[in-house]
Order: sequence, then structure tokens, then C-alpha cells
Amino acid sequence: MNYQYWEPQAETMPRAELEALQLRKLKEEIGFALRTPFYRKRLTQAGITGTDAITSLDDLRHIPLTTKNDLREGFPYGFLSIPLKDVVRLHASSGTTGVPTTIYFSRDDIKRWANNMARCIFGTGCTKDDVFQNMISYGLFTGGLGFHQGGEEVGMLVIPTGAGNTARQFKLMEDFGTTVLHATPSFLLHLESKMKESGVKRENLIIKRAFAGAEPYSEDTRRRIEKLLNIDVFNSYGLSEMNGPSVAFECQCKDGMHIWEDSYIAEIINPDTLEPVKDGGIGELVLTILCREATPILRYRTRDLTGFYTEPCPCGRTHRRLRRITGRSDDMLIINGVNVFPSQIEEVIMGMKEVGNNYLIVVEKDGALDRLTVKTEVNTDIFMDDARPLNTLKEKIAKALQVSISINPRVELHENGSLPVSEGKAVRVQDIRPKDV
Ligand code: DLL
Repeated sequence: MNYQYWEPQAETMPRAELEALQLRKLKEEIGFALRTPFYRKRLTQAGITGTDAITSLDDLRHIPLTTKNDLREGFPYGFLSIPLKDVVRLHASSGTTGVPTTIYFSRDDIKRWANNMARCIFGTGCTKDDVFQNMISYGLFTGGLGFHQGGEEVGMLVIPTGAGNTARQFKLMEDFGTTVLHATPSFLLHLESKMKESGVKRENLIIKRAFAGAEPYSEDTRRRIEKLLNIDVFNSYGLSEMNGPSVAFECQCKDGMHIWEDSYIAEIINPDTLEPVKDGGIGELVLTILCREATPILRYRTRDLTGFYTEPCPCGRTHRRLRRITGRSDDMLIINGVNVFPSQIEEVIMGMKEVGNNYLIVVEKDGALDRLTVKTEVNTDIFMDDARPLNTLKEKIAKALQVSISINPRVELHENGSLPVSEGKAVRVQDIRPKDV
């Protein structure tokens, strides 16, 4: 195969050179971190008061881990290392209790992110001749703007459609000759299931590739999308705390995602003991960003479970490859690409006096998409024969949840004491989505 590289030298540099570069950038990043209120305190406590404290990549382990909770506690400016006047953008993701984690970017940070994104996109075989339909949410979510900038950087024609509206998506594909798609894997499957009713014929479309990420999916699902739409699908991994998409991406070999080690230091740890996992083993991914000055984040616990491939990739890139994410070491749910913590749902419903003591969160498949149902018990005094107050309450709960978690759930009301109560630890979440779809 004829592999194409956006930055041949940077993508194929010998490991020793790559690690020397990581060390240099790590020191620089620690310099930025020491300018933030959060890390000044955290690093000083760990005995790191200057960049000289780090002399090798092994010294990384002296840096304490950073958690989502730390980011939340630092809200809004505890992790900012440059003056606000030099910040040009922010992105945010949901927090466990409604406090978002916010990431700031300088102009140079945005350029570096766009370049990394271009590296991912170009590495799959795209060129400036491609027409790229970006069918993922724009806004505070990093997926939309992240891929948008990368697509433009490559020189493709980018159609910023955003998520949803399958009929319009098909129309745009036909009208503009879209060749490349980006969406969550569940939206790609949903799209295919709607093709027939949209009246569009596959032979009138010239799509050939899609980038799919932002939520877990199996190898079987990839193959299914590829077969149904007759395209190549590339896995794309990222998280807002680490810029968003462009952390790791599959190349033309489609066998594991190259993590850009000149922009990130990746470690795999045992989530219980926090000790490193031996090469090739599965554990929790911990990331240190090396390409952002405005919001340095060191040794971030992603909670994503994965491991490295140990064999080199035939494409010749020296940046290691991550396995498909197999799960999480916390209780975060990803519903149609949107991250939701059960605690966010609990906070909304338990704050309502009409709601009883027990509730259940059910996540299942409705066709290709995920469906969230929140079942709650209701205090007996409103559980009457008259359906009106119940419908009003249902709407109130659905609306409040929509505001809090950006998902419109189905709400079911049950009489007090009628939802199952488990004997030990309460089981509040039933995720009955098949694992391989
Ligand atoms: O989902 C960024 C992104 C956008 C990635 C578009 C890829 C494409 P967050 O909303 O912060 O950011 O969610 C990050 O989503 O920690 C994983 O648990 C999960 N995730 C992201 N990509 C994948 C993937 C974006 N390819 C969280 N496979 C991460 C499995 C994924 N899980």
C-alpha cells in the first residue's frame, strides 16, 4: 500500500528521538503548569518547583495523577496558565455533578490541534480533493470544530452539517458529492437504516470513508457499517480534556489507533493499584498533554480501559497504537456519543419533591441509536387516577434532564415501592445494549 503521511519526519521518527522530544516538551509543559493555581500547589507539594526537577521520562511517576474531579474543583480558571487576553477559545464537557470541565486554548494551541487533526485525516488517505461532511455536534463539544479545523487544514471542502437530520444529510451528500463522513458509529448505523426511506440510492453517492468515534464500538460494528455503506471506517479516539479528537487515530492499516506521542505521553496503569501495567497489558489510559500551553494537564486519568499493541505498524509510523477502548473504570455512560454520569440524573430527579426514593436508569438500543429511559417512583399523594398531574410531572422531569444532560429521555413513573430493590448495593443502571452492535 502507498501510505501517506502529513508530517513524514514527525510521524516516523526513531523512538529514541521521539522520547527525547517528549522529555523536552514535558519540561516545557511543566513550566506552563507551574503557572496555574492548581498545579503550582500540587506540584510544589510533590517537590516539583521547577522544570529541572524532571531529568528523564521516568520522573513522570513523581507527578501526581489528575482526575476529572480535580478539573471540576479548579473550575473556572484554576488550570489556566496564560492571561485571559491570550485565550481564543474554550470547550467544555459534562462534569459528574453539572460543573463542566473547561479547557482553554491559545491561538497556537488551536493551530497545533488543527495540525494533529489534519495528521489523522490525511493519514487515512484523504486529500484536498475530498468533500467532507462533518455530521457530529458543533458547539462546546470538541467533535464538531475539531474535525472541521482539521478538514480545512488538509484542504478538503468541509460541510459543517452537525448531527441529526438524516434526510438532509443524504440530500447534502448527493448535492455536493460528499466523499468522507464523520459521525458517531451509532449515527452511521442509523443513517444507513434511513437510507431506503430517504429515497436516496447508494449508487448515487460517492462516499468512500468515514471516521467514527466519541463512543465505544466493536470490531463487528465497524465491519457492519463498512459492509452496509460500502465504505472504509476509521476509529478515532479523543477526550475533551486532551483537546478532543486527534489523540489517537487509525491509519490506512485500520488496526489500532496511533497515539501522537509527540503531543501526548501515554501510560497504562492498573486502576486499582495505580501501578504501571506491563507492556501490552490492558489497564487505564493516563495522558499528559504536550501540545497545549493555555491548559496544561499532567497525568490525566482518562478512565478508559485499553492497552498498546506491541508490534510495529506496517505503515512505518513509530507512534504506538492503542487497542479499541474496551470499557471504563468508572460508571460514565456514553449515550449516542453524549457522556452522562448516573449521578447527574440522580441529582435532577432527587431534587424534585414529587419523586419517590427509588429510580432506575435503563439504556437500550432503539434501532441503531441508544435510548435512555428513566424510571422513577412517585410519592403516593400524586399517584391518583387522574393522569394529568402525572403527565405534567413526566414532562417536568424530562425537561429538567434535557437541560442537565443534553439528552431527551423517556420518563416512566411508578408507584412508590414498585421498582425492584436490590439487597446489597443499589443497582441503579441497567445498560442492556448488546456489546457487539
Ligand atoms: O468524545 C471527543 C471525540 C469527538 C472523540 C469526536 C472522537 C470523535 P468527550 O465528550 O470528552 O470527547 O468524551 C471522551 O468518549 O474518554 C471515551 O470514553 C469515549 N470515546 C471517545 N472516542 C472513543 C472511541 C470526545 N473511539 C470519552 N472508542 C472518552 C471508545 C471513545 N470510546
